Amino acid sequence: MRLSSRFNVAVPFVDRHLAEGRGAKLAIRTTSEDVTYAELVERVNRAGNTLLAKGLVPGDRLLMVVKDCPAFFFLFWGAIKAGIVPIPPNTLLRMPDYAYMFEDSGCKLVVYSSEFASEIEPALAQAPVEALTVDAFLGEMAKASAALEARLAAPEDDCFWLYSSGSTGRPKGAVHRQRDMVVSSELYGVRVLGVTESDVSFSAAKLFFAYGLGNGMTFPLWTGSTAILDDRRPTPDSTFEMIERFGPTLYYGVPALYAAQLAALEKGGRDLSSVRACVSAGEALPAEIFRRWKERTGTIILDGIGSTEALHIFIANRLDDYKPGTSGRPVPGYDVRILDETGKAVPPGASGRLWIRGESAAKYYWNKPERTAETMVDGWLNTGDTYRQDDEGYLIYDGRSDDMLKVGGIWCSPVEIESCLIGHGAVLEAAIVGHADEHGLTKPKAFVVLKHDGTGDPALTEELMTLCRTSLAPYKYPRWVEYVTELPKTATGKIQRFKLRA
Ligand code: 3UK
Repeated sequence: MRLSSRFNVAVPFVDRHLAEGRGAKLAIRTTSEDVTYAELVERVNRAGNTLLAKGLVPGDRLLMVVKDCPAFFFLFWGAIKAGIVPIPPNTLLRMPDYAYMFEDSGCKLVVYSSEFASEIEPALAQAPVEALTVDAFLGEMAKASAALEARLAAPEDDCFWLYSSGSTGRPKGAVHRQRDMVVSSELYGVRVLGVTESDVSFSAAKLFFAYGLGNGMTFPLWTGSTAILDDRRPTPDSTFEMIERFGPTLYYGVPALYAAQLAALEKGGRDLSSVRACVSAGEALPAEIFRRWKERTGTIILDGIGSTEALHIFIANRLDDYKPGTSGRPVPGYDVRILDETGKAVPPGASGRLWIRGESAAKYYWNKPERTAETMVDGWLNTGDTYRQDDEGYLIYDGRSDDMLKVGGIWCSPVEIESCLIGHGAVLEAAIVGHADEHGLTKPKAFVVLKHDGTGDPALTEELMTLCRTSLAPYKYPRWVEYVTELPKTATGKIQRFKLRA
């Protein structure tokens, strides 16, 4: 992709639309306000100036724990235009994760939606850094200048980060370049999905998720089209309500939500006639969900695999070329290879580790040279996924190569849930594995060894679930608890979770 050697990516995504005559067009719609492109340009400038006025200088990091609302756009692009690096973490995390990120990122400022105050404020007490709520920031923005000169950068310069979790250790800040959003918007958004100026996009997956960031912000802005935002937790009702009210042409969900929406559709028809394509990512979409959705709604769901490190989808089904139960074919512009443990290509049809290469891939992990060296090798990205290719060339997901789980499309580390369970006075040891629910979707299941003989009763099971639900991000709690007398371990004492998955 050809980009000028001196540019700022906020210009083609935001400012360009004024020059191209889209000032009066709606960039963002929500149930409480609409924002035109002209208003977006102005507020992005005010946000950038407010950050500079607060003493941030180019290269400084801004941590923005912001719900899906127009201010997310103002902060993200205002920062980038001013040369400041925005970091939008998962908004469902808990206090210790945020305290870690404040320290790890060395951010100069935290801006947060007041809904998240109960986790952010104690984290600020533990890892002090200047902070203010989105409302307070919007108040300051009103006083700032509406003109801002874009700070010039090179396409390879650091632009924004996304935190990604691993099975052990802390979240890793994947550092993305100026060019990366251009590449993913063009390769997947425009060339695979065919997003154009006349589309209206609604992503149930939130903006903090690289998937949602592309769906709900970068693709609409790249094409000068309209994004619909909803700050509520997505449920079948809330998502159908948004679709009926705003008539999006593109709808983006995750498999667990499609399953819940299907259950809701059995109870009554909803009007999805505006939607020309549905997209799914985050975890594999079972073929059965694809089939039932098509039967009910007449639309197909395009499954595609992406990652935080790759920024967006790199293997995908498309409207004119899809196969249910597979992730589709490589998106043109990305190279894919499947390797065995020795690094050799597997024979046709065999399973192996999926590596990918493409120009939207993160440059490195912040402060984690060893993780960078393991994951990013000679321009290739180790996805940590096991894949095989069928004889028609479609790629089939065979699970993770590590113990990580995807629940509702979001990462869950078994170690984190296990540590929480061990915090309960009755628990000696615990192991978490993925277990399929009635829709074939993965949810955490706990194997628990108690300190005292005997097995746990339903009351204890309920207590353990509540403990996890209240101390971890709520989607991480174990949906099943099985009491066992011991856990399978290696000679060195490592839990063999794969034995429990069988
Ligand atoms: C898994 C899938 C099977 C897979 C993402 C679209 O999910 C995204 O990013 P994350 O960093 O997770 C990446 C990992 O999730 N996965 C994602 N999609 C699929 N597995 N089928 C799928 N369709 O383990 C992958 O390595 O949270 C998805 C766009 C941008 C993204 N960041």
